[in-house]
Amino acid sequence: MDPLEFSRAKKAYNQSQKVCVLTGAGVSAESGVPTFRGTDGLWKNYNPMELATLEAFRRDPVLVWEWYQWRRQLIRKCAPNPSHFAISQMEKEKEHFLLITQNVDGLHKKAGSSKVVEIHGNIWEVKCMSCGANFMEEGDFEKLPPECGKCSSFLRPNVVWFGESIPREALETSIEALSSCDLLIVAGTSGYVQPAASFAQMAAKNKAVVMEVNIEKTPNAELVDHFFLGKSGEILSALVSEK
Ligand code: BJW
Ligand code: ZN
Repeated sequence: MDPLEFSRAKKAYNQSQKVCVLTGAGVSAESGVPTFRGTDGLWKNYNPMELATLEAFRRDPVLVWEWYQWRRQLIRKCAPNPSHFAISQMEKEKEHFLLITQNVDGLHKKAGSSKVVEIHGNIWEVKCMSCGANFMEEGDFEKLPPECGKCSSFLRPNVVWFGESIPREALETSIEALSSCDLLIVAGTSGYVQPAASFAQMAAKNKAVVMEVNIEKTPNAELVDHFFLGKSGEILSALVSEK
C-alpha cells in the first residue's frame, strides 16, 4: 500500500460527513465464507451463477436448497472479521452513514452494524413461493424443499436471484444515500453484478470521493479516486484506526 496514497484517503475519510459503504463477498472471505467467483465457492462443481436463478429453483428445488443448506451450515460457523468491525466503527463515527451490502450472510449485523441495507436479501430468511409469507429460520430443514405452514407451497431462501429485482425500498434507500454521500467506500466486490456494479459511478457523478479495496484489480479500479490492492480487513481497520 502506497503510504502517501493511504494518508490522502485517510484524510478524505476523516473529513467526510456522509459516508456510504458498499460490500461484497470479499469482505466475508476473511471469515471463511466462500466468494462466488473464487474456486472456494464451488459446490459439487456447480457454478453458483447457474444455481442463483428462479429457473434453476423451478427445475430442481432440491438441488438449489441443498446448495443453500451447505452454505447455511458453513456460514453458521463463521464470525465477523476486522472488515465487519471496521465498518461498524464507521457507523459510530459518522452521523450520516449507510452500509449497502450484497452479502446475505448477516455478518455485518453480527458485528454491530445497524444502518445496513441487504440488497440481495438474507440467507436466514425464507419466503413462500405462493402466499409470500416470510420469516427467519436459522435451523436446518429436515425435508427439502421445505414447505409453507400456511399453504403448503415450497419455501425459498429470501434472497435476490439473477433476473429478479432488488426490493424497492432497499434500492431506493441505497440510491438516495449514494446521491448525497461525500464518500463511498467499495470493498470486496468483483463489480460485475448489476445494479451494485454501477453504484461507484453513481456516487462519483454526484461528486463523492470513491475508494475501493480489493485483493484484485476490478473494472472500477481505474475510475475510483483511491484504489487499494489488499485485504479489506487490514485496509479498512487502518482507515478507522487513530486519526
Ligand atoms: C477480497 C478479499 C479480501 C476476496 N479483501 N477483497 C445490466 C447489464 C447487464 C446485465 C444486467 C444489467 N442489469 C441487471 C442485469 C442482470 C444481472 C447482472 O448483473 N448480470 C451480470 C452478471 C452481467 N443482475 C440482476 O439480475 C439483478 N437484478 C436486477 O438488476 O433487476 C432488474 C433487471 C433484471 C434483469 C435484467 C435487467 C434488469 C439481481 C442480481 C442478484 C445477484 N444475486 C446473487 C445471489 C444472491 C443470493 C445468494 O447469495 O445465493 O448475489 S449472485 C452473487 O453475485 C451474489 C453476490 O451478492 C453478487 C456479487 O458478487 P460479489 O459480492 O461481487 O462476489 P464475487 O465472488 O464476485 O467477488 C468477490 C470479490 O472479493 C473479488 O473481486 C475478490 O477479488 C475480492 N476479495 N477476498 C478484499 N480479503
Ligand atoms: Zn404459503
